[in-house]
Amino acid sequence: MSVVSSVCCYCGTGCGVLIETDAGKMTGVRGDPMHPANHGKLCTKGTTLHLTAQAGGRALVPELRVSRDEARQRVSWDAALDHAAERFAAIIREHGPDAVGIYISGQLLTEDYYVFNKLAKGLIGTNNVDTNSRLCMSSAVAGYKATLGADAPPGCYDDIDHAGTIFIAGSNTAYAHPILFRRIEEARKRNPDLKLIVVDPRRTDTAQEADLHLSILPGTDVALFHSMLNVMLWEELISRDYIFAHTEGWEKLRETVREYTPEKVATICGVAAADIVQAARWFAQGPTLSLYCQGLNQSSCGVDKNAALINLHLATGQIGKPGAAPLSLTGQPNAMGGREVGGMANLLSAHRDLVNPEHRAEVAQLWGVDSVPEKPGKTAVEMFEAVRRGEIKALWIACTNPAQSMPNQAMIHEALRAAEFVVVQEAFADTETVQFADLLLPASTWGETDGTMTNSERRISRVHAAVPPPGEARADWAIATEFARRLLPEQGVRLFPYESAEDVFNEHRATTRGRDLDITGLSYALLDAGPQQWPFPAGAHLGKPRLYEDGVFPTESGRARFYDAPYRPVAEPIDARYPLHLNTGRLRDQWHGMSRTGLVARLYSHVEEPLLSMNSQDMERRQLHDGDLVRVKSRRGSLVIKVQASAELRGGQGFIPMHWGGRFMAGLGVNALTLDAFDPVSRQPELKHAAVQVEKAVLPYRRAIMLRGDGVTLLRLAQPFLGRFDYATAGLTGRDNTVLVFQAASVGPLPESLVQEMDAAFGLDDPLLTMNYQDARRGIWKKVRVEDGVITGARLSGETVAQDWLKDLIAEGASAMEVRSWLLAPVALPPAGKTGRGHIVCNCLNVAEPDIVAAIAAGADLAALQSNLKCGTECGSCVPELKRLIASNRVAA
Ligand SMILES: Nc1nc2c(c(=O)[nH]1)N[C@H]1C(S)=C(S)[C@@H](COP(=O)(O)OP(=O)(O)OC[C@H]3O[C@@H](n4cnc5c(=O)[nH]c(N)nc54)[C@H](O)[C@@H]3O)O[C@H]1N2
Ligand SMILES: Nc1nc2c(c(=O)[nH]1)N[C@H]1C(S)=C(S)[C@@H](COP(=O)(O)OP(=O)(O)OC[C@H]3O[C@@H](n4cnc5c(=O)[nH]c(N)nc54)[C@H](O)[C@@H]3O)O[C@H]1N2
Ligand code: SF4
Ligand SMILES: [Mo]
Repeated sequence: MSVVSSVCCYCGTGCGVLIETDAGKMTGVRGDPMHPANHGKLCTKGTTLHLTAQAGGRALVPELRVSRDEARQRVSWDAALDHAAERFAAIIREHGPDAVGIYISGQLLTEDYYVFNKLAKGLIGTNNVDTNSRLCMSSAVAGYKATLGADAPPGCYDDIDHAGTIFIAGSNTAYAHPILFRRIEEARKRNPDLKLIVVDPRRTDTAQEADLHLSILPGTDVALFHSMLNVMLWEELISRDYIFAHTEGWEKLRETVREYTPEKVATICGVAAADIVQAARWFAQGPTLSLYCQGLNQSSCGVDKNAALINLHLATGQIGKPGAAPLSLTGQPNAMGGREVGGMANLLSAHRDLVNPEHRAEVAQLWGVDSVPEKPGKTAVEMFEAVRRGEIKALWIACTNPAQSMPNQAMIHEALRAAEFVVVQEAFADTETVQFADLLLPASTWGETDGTMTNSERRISRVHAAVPPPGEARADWAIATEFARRLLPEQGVRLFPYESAEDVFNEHRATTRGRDLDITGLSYALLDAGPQQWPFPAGAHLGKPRLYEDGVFPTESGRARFYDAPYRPVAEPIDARYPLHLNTGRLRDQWHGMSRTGLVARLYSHVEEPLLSMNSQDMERRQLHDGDLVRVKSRRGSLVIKVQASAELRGGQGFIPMHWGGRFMAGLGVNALTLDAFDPVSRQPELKHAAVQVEKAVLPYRRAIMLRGDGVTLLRLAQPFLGRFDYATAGLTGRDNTVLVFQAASVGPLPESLVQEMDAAFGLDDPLLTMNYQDARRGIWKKVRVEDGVITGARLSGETVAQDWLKDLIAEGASAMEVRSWLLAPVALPPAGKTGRGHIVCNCLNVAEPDIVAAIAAGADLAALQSNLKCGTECGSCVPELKRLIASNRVAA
């Protein structure tokens, strides 16, 4: 057995992990007690990393199809890369370098990112290289540059312990950065005076913890921030000394914010004027640490939102000192690394700008090329639009799943179909985007790769391989390097001489010399001893926890700039036809398109299936009940989904998680609905706001299939059937055993041929293994599969209410005797008193909500829940939810 240190591959918190291996297999994952981001803790996703690594489902060999009507066939790496090089070379020869595009990811390691960026800008001669960070952090980047002069988050996680006020805006930290949220909870325990303000339209678990929750109307942040500044002015809470000594542009902004009185803004934002005043006072009192994420970034005025929040820090001098900073939380584990190497259509290495001719010349010289192209490249949405129009003919996609995660999926799917040649470099074989691949290149992934990543607080950590990659999978940087050498052999070999990730790192390091993120003092050897924050120039012994302590900023004048922008409403306001405001975002235990988390049954137990959450009054008005199927429509597409009442939402709003795409449900997932309007500066799309209508979907013919087996195999069985129903979802459940849950509904009865096809596919057609009860007149059909006396599968048609109870029995490996009398009775409902276990709140210790609620009803508080049921005692991710359950059930009592 051995232990290898690395970093979690999920969120930007960047927790250190210790990977335990035995005979070349991962057997366990623990938090690294020495890592300063998490001090040994991990959240539910981190603690189950080894389970996702064991789940399978990987892309193992290169696969190529020569024509679109064929299936891909296995090819050798040589043949795959030669083919790719030939196709790219031919297209570039005929149509120029801008006829190709590269779309990469904030989940690549810094070294991978560096090579791809150089491949596009240094070798091919196009700036058409953009990344999913465009959907994620580009408003934050632009916000920092517009105000502070550089893309550098000025604070650090330790600021949580020094803050007097923590201001969280547009971040559901409890779900999306759980270990940081644990630190906030601890800081509040130590310092009861610490104020927590949360700005979010939804009453999330993060918001529930707040002293003040500003449940603003969607997209109105700029008005709120301006109004807080208005209050600060009026009450003389600003820091004139700081403004005078270290900033510029104040007069203009002051004029603008005069208009934003709390009374007026209270109406715009839908919150009480007194709450705006309170927020302004606590903010000004400080020291104030702001934490913010997609509620600000994913907006058609995302840069304005970021900059308007930074205005508040500058106006009160809440920056550059312990506990005071605007700290934008990065979503992906290496969103920061991508920015460092300039891996976007408008950036260049080491925080250089493409529009700056000197920067272009510097980079050309560093790379040893004549020039770097001047014409800005296409950003994510624009890149896919160009593919659809036929302007970009070949697309290389690595480590991202745009056929699920981009807005306006109809357009994205059209583009992928229109492209002449699509290369997908992926670790997992079944993603929505892989289905469009002409060439699939299997990539190694977390636990198998070597390199570095940078977290939200500018801390660079080493990523180490613990096990060899499966099949023929290769490291991302190595694939890009091999391709470069074949595309233009002479130059390719000269410009891409790398033999290891370390070679790439060392070249990247050299490009940072003299830049704000100078890391010339770092090496792999040094990082192996422990992660370090940048800047870390040659000769340094420690990185810098905080920037701008001296009030000098990397702008021409050395002063930070106030940013003056009026409030603008969302791009697609609601109206009579589309009267509901659709918000989208994350769940605690799923990661994006579920290529990894969706393979582990345990990670569905917190939320089992895709749901539209709505306020109960909005549901009543539409005569909807929990579990009803609804059709959600926007101007771009529609989706059939179950609806559920949620106290988190105000009237007029709905929320659908971003995770389920066309591979896990019928349709194209939530992004069938979202719009691709984007911020004019950052070009980040407005994924958080779309106008939709919701109506009951009349699909009376329901069915549910449950089957025990291997998760990946089961999901592959279900996938081809999803699209044959108006409504369908596929998911997993169970702990020791994995059970597929396939649910579907349609307008009319299923054709007999489809019934038979599905029964055959799911192994429910063997008369020796199945027990049946059919009542044709009432349209009820129950079928149970039994092996060695144990129920291993079931199908319900007509009435499916028994599915929750049955799936738990199958997962437990219950005996067929338990269902015998139910099966043979003419009722479809489960036996009296038999229900499913319900939603699992504590995933680590497998504690279900009904048990927790019962304990609360018997008088338990948090401590009692923790000592009796043990929930919330392992990773702590469910503690906010436990608190919420206690609060709501006390109120109910
Ligand atoms: N469990 C889990 N964690 C993750 C991820 C994951 O997939 N799963 N992904 C990672 C990534 S890449 C990212 S980018 C981060 C995202 O992390 P977050 O941004 O924290 O997560 P989201 O759920 O996308 O959105 C945050 C909140 O913004 C709110 N919001 C919507 N509109 C507005 C608005 O107009 N104003 C304000 N103030 N708030 C608004 C939403 O209601 C939501 O609660 O999470 C990272 N962590
Ligand atoms: N509606 C809505 N849509 C959203 C958002 C939202 O809030 N709402 N959020 C947006 C945001 S912030 C983000 S960051 C994006 C995320 O969107 P995506 O980038 O599409 O998300 P993932 O599913 O994480 O895609 C990463 C892919 O890389 C693969 N992979 C994993 N490891 C490796 C590796 O080492 N190498 C390679 N080559 N592949 C690997 C995974 O299997 C997975 O398919 O979604 C965006 N889309
Ligand atoms: S908070 Fe959870 S998902 Fe994020 S890095 Fe830490 S363990 Fe991974
Ligand atoms: Mo993200």
